[in-house]
Amino acid sequence: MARAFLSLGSNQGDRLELLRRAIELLTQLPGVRFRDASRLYETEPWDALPGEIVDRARWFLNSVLAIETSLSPAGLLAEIQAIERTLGRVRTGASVGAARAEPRTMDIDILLYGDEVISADDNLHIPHLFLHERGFVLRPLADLVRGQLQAAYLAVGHPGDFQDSLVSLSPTDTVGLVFKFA
Ligand code: PH2
Ligand code: MG
Ligand code: MG
Repeated sequence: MARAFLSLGSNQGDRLELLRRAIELLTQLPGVRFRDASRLYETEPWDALPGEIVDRARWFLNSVLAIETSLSPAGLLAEIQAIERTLGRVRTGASVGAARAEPRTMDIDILLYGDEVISADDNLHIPHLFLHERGFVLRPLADLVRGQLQAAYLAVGHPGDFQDSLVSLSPTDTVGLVFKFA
């Protein structure tokens, strides 16, 4: 069994109901066990300029799930793409870049799958290609590891509460590369 993290996003239709259904369908898959879910975030579309899209119905609801799975990464991808189709996802055949900005009833991405590093084709990159720069993914992912992070805070005698730091972060905050060792 591998531990995997999946991101879920919807910005079309009944977003909340779609997320509920996606979680239900994912956890019913043979070979998948639900472990944990982050809180739910309403996030500004990442491909638009900040403030450009004011209609909240076009913002995303995002969440991250932790699962255990006996499916292979490719097997898991096939199953999540089937769930996306069940939930009304229509792929228009636009280029990968353009498709990213299209509204979607449901987008499910594999963020991490154990320690695996895979770069197979346009659909299967693990870790997810943009994991490091998307606040709407990092923020809910941090919810799922906050127990570990809080323990690390305590271990170094940090006076703050990790939970407070999390709450003050905006979901659209991104992480940039400041410098690189060596
Ligand atoms: N997904 C995208 C592109 N932009 N923006 C937000 N806020 N949330 C998403 O899930 C999202 C996005 C492509 O998959
Ligand atoms: Mg995506
Ligand atoms: Mg996707």
